[in-house]
Amino acid sequence: METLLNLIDGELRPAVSGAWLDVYAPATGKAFGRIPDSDERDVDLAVKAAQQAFPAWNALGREGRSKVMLRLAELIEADMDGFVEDESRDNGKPLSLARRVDIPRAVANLRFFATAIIHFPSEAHLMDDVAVNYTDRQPFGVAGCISPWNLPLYLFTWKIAPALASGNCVVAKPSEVTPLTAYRMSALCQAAGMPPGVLNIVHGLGPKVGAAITSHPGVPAISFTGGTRTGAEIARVAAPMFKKLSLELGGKNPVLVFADCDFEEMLRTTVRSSFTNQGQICLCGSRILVERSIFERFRTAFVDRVKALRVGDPRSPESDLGAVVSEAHMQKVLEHIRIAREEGAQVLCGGNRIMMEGPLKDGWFIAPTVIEGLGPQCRTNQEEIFGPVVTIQPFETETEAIALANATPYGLASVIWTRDVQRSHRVARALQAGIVWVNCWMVRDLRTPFGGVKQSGVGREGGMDALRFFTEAKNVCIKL
Ligand code: TXE
Repeated sequence: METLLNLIDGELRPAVSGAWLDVYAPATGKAFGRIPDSDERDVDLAVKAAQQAFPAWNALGREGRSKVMLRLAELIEADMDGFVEDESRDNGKPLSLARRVDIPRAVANLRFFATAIIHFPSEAHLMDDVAVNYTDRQPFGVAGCISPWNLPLYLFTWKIAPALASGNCVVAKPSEVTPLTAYRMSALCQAAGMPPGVLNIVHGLGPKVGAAITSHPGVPAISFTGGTRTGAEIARVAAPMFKKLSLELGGKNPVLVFADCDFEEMLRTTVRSSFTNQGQICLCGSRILVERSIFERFRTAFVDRVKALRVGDPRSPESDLGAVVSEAHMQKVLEHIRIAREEGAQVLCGGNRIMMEGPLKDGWFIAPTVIEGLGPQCRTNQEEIFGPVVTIQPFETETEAIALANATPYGLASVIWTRDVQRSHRVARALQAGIVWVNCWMVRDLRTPFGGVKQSGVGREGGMDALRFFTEAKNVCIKL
């Protein structure tokens, strides 16, 4: 059993309670390590350490902080194999995906914000001969960052990097389901030259550690990614305390396929947008809406491709999909498939747990699942499943496609497939979503605003939006 520790005030230490929680490998279903079962006492120590470290970290200036963060990025990159192995083991995702996406992106997040802060401008507003205003953006002290299990280090660094670059110190909580790479990173902080207390990582359960960060009066801002229900709970606690909140929540993303699209390119990408990371990405398309005239052709071709996907050992380069993240999550996804059947769905492929052999016999694998025959209002097309499950629905007109796309409480991402440029603009404007991809998916420029509308969240991450979130704007008006 590996023992993971909290990082508080530059020291790796167990929880004050002395209690532990097991960490499981999804591919084997077996516990391989333990994390501190921390509580509000550990969070309080972390907040005090962060408050103490703040003046010096801020005084280091943009360039000084940038150097430390760039060194940390370099150290992660130098240990790429170790991070990739850990991410795959902890989350169940294919090793190849962690190597191609998760860890390189974590490194890119650190580099992006370490350099973005150097170019972060302040605005000035001149009032003819009367006065000049300038905007002074200062860090507020301690930022709380709470991240989920689907893209563990990728989303963890996406939050802590802009917080640190802006001059704040951080109290962060990785998901208790996937704590391994955040721990691996914490062991590199000292070598990167990160002063004690600047980055604190407290492991443990959401309702204990996450709730303690959310309600701590010394943490004036919370950046959270996770489920919509948890986001609502965080908002309930944080709003009356007037905390700044950035909430990146769930999705039920539509993929709109028009008959004039590049069919091959659409098909290839739609398989990816449906099942990458076992469908456990908030940006995955889970409702595929297809123009009636190509519906039959799409269904046959899509189901053929999905059947050919290989689900297996995350360590094998042959595997397209690995295991889903936890037993509880597997049960949740299987329950949704059961509900779909109850609602009258035809399951065109998948629909079941896959039992492996040998060391993986207790692993949490689900066959990629395609569902047809359900209307827009049923639970299957309304609730976030967050697994390898998609539905397909036909539409007749552009207007109907837009209405179907917008017919959920969510509004995170969406995809449009068409070769008609005017239609792509028209439909993109009409979609209730924070992110629209046209003829592509998951193409990410870290400068762009990232986030959702409706129940998909509040606020935008990415680029200057993130740096603005992690600072307070003060207008200074000087009479000329
Ligand atoms: O996420 P949680 P869960 C969706 C997906 C999934 C559902 C539930 O549909 O099935 O959410 O997943 C911490 N105060 N997404 O329950 O609980 C928790 O410890 C403060 C979408 O695993 O939201 C973890 O660190 N924090 C999604 C983080 O919140 C609390 C990614 C996220 O976990 C807390 C993941 C509390 N009271 C799930 N309770 C996306 N948008 O990408 C828990 N946490």
